[in-house]
Amino acid sequence: MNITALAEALDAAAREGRPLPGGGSGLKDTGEAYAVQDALVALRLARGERLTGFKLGFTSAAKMRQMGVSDLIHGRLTDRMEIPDGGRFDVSGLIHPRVEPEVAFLLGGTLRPGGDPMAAVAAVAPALEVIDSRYDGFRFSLAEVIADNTSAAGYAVGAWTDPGDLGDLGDRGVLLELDGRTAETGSTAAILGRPLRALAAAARLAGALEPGTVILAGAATAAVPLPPGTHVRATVAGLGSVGFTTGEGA
Ligand code: OOG
Ligand code: MG
Repeated sequence: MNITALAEALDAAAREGRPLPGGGSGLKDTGEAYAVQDALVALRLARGERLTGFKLGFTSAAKMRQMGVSDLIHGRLTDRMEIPDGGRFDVSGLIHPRVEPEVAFLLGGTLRPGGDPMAAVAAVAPALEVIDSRYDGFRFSLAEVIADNTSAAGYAVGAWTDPGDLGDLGDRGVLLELDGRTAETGSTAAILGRPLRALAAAARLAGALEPGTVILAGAATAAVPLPPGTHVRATVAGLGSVGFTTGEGA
């Protein structure tokens, strides 16, 4: 497997909005897949993008069922992927964007494996993630979606709340709306039982995460297609909501 060649092909697919065929990448295992992801993210950083966050994927049964995989994965977020709350997001260059409701954590201290995750958290917020697999039809093996930086394409974070009196966020209603219509409903309990567990998992997978890092805990529901000209909103009970409008072109 040529790690650089696959990273370059995935990067070109994202930049040109042209998907690769899934299922035939020849990736040996997830170790090789994360090496491709590293090379892919390095291409973005070489173009001047800055790392802003860490994301988990397939932390809920809803997502695992939708995508036909059953293992936790992780990817990286950059400043290019940030969508301002209440702002606009151009989807015209994307392949087949989908959106999903999430919970975001902001680190105030370093998050280390085995440490108390809550001690490192400065704030919590409702979030939306836009995913856009660089594989045809969103069909891929586990190694392939890891190599593709876990389909990451964009993310929006709502107002941050002090986690002090929020408890473990264990069973809060989650609502995803498109143009004011309910698209998906769920609960934060879908995220590994409670989203705090995602923090422990992130620490274990990343080694250590620095203060200022945003962590997306993984979608609480299945993802839904995100067409242009759509207002999308996610609400997490007790945390408020976050939204943006998709556009075509600038
Ligand atoms: C991979 C991304 C999974 C999540 O929140 O579970 C993910 C995909 O579904 O294409 O971001
Ligand atoms: Mg996600």
